[in-house]
Amino acid sequence: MAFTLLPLLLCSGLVLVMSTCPSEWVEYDGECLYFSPHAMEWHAAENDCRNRPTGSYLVTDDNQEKHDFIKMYINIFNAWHNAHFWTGGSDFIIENNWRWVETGVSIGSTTYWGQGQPDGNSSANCVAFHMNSDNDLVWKDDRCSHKYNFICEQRATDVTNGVIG
Ligand SMILES: [Ca+2]
Repeated sequence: MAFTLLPLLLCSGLVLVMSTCPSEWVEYDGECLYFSPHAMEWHAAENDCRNRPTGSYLVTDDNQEKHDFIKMYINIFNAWHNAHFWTGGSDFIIENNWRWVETGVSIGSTTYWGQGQPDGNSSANCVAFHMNSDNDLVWKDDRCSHKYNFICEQRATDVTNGVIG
């Protein structure tokens, strides 16, 4: 479990707000991430995330620091030959209109497509992470029926931890 201590100065004293994640989740910048050791089809993975603590969904990968953080963990799994993880990206509603399941909005300008990706068509509608031969973490569009590991995401819980002063 990871903690961040965020001291907030309020009126008369110092309030410590601790963000926490459930056990087996890791914290990144106010979010909790769960790297599932189990492989499932994309829709089953999405359901698995939804059935976890409040607000969980398949991970959104939309900034470089978070991408690098995720890569650090996938590298560990990669050593055990679990090379693919589902993200929350898909285009199964409108072909080639990639959206995050978290918000339903388009993936936008920050993308990590691997070389030549996406190269599928209406049969490849889900975005998977994989490590390429240059050891970069990149996206590929893949059949949603493939069974891959996956990453769930939810917001960390803020716990107000007493008042000092
Ligand atoms: Ca597609």
